[in-house]
Amino acid sequence: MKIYEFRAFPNPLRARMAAAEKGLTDRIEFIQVDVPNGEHKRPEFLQLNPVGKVPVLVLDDGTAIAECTAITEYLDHSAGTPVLTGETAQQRAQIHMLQRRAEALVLDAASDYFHHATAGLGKLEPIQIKEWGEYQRQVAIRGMHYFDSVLRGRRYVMGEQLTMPDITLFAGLALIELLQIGIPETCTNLRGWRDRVGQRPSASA
Ligand SMILES: N[C@@H](CCC(=O)N[C@@H](CS)C(=O)NCC(=O)O)C(=O)O
Repeated sequence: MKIYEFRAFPNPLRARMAAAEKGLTDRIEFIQVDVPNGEHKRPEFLQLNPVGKVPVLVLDDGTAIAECTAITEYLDHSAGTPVLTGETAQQRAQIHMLQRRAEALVLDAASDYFHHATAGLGKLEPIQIKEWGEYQRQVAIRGMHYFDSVLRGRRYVMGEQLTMPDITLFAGLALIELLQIGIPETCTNLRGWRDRVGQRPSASA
């Protein structure tokens, strides 16, 4: 298997963490795509992912799988019992609900702030609406407060075990710190959780 990525960015971190949590890192060749210089918008890459985003998982038969949730599902079912995406119908539903909230309320919101209210990817940005970016920064701050309440009395988002929403949220906080938005001081559950997840080997895979 191969994963096309740009190591410094948060969505590739999600795929790498999922691979590491499943013990699959050694079975994957990681190929760097020069996103700041627009390599992800060139025809060769668009054949793998017409949306022009990283990461993309490419299987040995050439099948290309984009979108971190899909990549995580594949990896989770490729080795041992699924642990990241749940086993029962109820677990799976809750995991997908919380992962989507982590995406929409934290990671994607911070990403919109980056693309719209900062220099973002510079010349590669098709349009920038500063007001939208600033609004999304507020969404990210509210999102952090929401997850702080989810994490009250819990080790991980779903309870005792790390699952897909933890990975999405961790990548979101990594971007939030990179952009110097900051994790609110009052979000003590979230801060403790961030340190806990950060100590797992997968966080630095
Ligand atoms: N929903 C996608 C998001 C992928 C994404 O936004 N990737 C960023 C890197 S963190 C990217 O490729 N950005 C390039 C661009 O926006 O031009 C996923 O889950 O993989």
